[in-house]
Amino acid sequence: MAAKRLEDGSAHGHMMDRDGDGIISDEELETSKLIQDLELQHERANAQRAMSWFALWGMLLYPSLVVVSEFFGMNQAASILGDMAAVYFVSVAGILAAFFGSQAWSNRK
Ligand SMILES: [Ca+2]
Repeated sequence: MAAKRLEDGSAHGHMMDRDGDGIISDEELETSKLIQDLELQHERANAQRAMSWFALWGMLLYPSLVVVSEFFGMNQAASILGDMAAVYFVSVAGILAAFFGSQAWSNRK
C-alpha cells in the first residue's frame, strides 16, 4: 500500500527502516518525521540558549570592562563604554525579552 521499499544501499532509508525488513511502512515514516522534528527543536533550543547566555555574560562583564579600562588608564575607552552602556543594556534586554517571550509563546501550544 503506502509502504515504500528501500533504495539499494540507501543510508538514510536504513535509519528509517526501524525493524530492518527493507520496507519503510507508514508508521516508520511517521516516526522518522517525529524524530527529525525533535532534532530540529533541540537544535533551535540549543542555539537560543547559547545566545541568551552570551547576552547575559555580556551584561555581567560590561561593567567590569569599564573598570578594567579605567584601571589601565584608558579613560577615553571607559567614558565611551559608559556612553554606550544605555544603548547596550536596552538592546540586550530587548533580545532577552524577545527570546523568553517567543519561548513562552511557542511552549503555549
Ligand atoms: Ca520496516
